[in-house]
Amino acid sequence: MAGKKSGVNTRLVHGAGFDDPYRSANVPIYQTSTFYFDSAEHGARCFDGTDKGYIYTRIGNPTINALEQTVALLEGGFGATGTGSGMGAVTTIYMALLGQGMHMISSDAVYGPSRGVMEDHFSRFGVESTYIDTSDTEKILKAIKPNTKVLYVETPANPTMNISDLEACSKIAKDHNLYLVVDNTFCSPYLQNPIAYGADIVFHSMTKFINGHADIVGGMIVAKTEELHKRIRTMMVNMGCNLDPHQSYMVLRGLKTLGIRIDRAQKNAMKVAEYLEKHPKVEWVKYPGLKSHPQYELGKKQMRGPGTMISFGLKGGFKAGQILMDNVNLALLAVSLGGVESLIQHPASMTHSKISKEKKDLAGITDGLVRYSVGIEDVEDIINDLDFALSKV
Ligand code: LCS
Repeated sequence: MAGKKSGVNTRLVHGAGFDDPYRSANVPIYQTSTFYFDSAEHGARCFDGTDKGYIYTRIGNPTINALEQTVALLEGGFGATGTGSGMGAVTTIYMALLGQGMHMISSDAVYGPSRGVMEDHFSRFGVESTYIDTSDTEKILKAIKPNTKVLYVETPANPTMNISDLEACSKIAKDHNLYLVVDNTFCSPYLQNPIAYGADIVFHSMTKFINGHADIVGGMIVAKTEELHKRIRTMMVNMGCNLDPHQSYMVLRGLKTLGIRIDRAQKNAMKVAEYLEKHPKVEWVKYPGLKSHPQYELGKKQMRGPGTMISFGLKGGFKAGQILMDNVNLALLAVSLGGVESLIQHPASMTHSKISKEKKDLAGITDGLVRYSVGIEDVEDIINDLDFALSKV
């Protein structure tokens, strides 16, 4: 069992500990929807919380809880709540913190549906939102209104790789009585711990780095305080967007190697970014490990490494992006990110092909932007694959 003082890799491998009656080395999958009570009186104690016994899997389950406690330990929060997907985490947080007449400030370059669900659906219930470049603290200050309750930051942002200053955001949030919510998906707890910088809530799409093997979807919300943790947990239970035991087992297994996966993919990413930066057909590269990244120093301060996500722009724009996509052989042409396999995506011709230019501009998506999630393959093969595809552009 690992504790708060254990190193990050020890916490990843041993987790928060699990008391198994058969001394199983791994957390078993409690594949059950419900748990029986010894007596009516025992049932009553489980419901009023005087007995810690499990009741029903949507409310809690030993396999899910083992994962929740491990991620809470990794992020340094009071507690964590698993959700069926990253979007389940986003909507649970919005539901728990916002209501009629309240206002949220968010990064303009966020994962599209995190903004879409707010603008298309929460607006119907009277929740307002403003989207700005949260890497510019002056813009945050200007966007604050008397009814602002939440400052929502994705850093680095998907897909622009803009970095927001967590310490500055936290100070603004404290001064103006806002909750600071951070989407930490692009870093995982291995590279960044926003609670240490003052965030109130941190969440992940575990579909990405935390699981790391492109075989489940899941989300996790970590709250700094007991009060916030209870609010989030109650909302998740009532909305019914829980993780399931099998999914949780898969993530617990993937999580053990998070450190070595990221260390290796990150080394590859640095070499790929340097290669791209020198390529004549590439206009720009945004990678937190390159000195050319506009927030290079900030990234070094708040992230333990530059990560494995690279965005770059092709001089040939839309057509060049399409040709590149049609000529890569090793990297999978796929959405998602953060797995052991390299994935490539050209938003303008793929995910955002039906989205208006105005909306693409707002999200920072240009015609030539390509997003690359660098995997753990041999870096020579990754670069050769890109080199061949770029030669066709
Ligand atoms: N937050 C970020 C930063 C994401 O990149 C995603 C998914 C989510 C939240 C939502 O998580 P999910 O519900 O999918 O588990 N990002 C995706 C992407 O870039 N391509 O496909 C999914």
